Amino acid sequence: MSATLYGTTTSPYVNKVRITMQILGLWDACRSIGVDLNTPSPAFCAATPLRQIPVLVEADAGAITDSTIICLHLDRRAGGGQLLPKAEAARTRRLALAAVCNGLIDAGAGLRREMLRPAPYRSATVAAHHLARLERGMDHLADQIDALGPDPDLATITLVAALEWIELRHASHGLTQARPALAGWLEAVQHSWVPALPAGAFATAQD
Ligand SMILES: N[C@@H](CCC(=O)N[C@@H](CS)C(=O)NCC(=O)O)C(=O)O
Repeated sequence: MSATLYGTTTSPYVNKVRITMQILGLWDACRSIGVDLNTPSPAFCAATPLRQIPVLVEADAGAITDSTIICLHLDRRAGGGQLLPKAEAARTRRLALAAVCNGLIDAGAGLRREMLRPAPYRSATVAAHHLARLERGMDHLADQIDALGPDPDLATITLVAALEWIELRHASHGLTQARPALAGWLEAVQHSWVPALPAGAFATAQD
């Protein structure tokens, strides 16, 4: 597979894809290019009209945006069946769980966007709305910890990317620590299968 992944080391959506590539054994065949979203390169802009990361560009498949779509494409590239069950009902159930995990990233991103606005424009109501969604989502997933299970797939990889980023950007809320089931699950999978960020990932400047 000859591919280019545009991203950064901190984006949770990019980390979801990067971890997936490492788990599927596809990372070494991929070139990673760092993106500065404030001054995006012509090559990155040409690849995506949305100007969001991640973007995966392959010679035959073209440019693919959206982390979930990219992960499911990579699973098929790797032979299929590693990120989602093949049976229809089980696949749909797992996709639904993965969507809740992804919703944590969306809610966390909404909270961060609000907090980055200049103080006079910041809305406590909007921030509280995002935080409440994060808390409800995390409560739900803590209750579902046995259903989530200990193995890497679309749902669990997304949850790792979400929780690690929530701890990076929203540490002051102590959201994971407040839910011992989630904290314990994260620690266990980090010791078991979560790969380290590869040296040099996204270090290449934009082309
Ligand atoms: N649904 C997209 C969301 C991607 C996304 O929002 N990425 C952020 C970085 S973490 C981004 O590019 N933000 C810049 C912007 O939206 O202008 C996905 O899953 O890939």
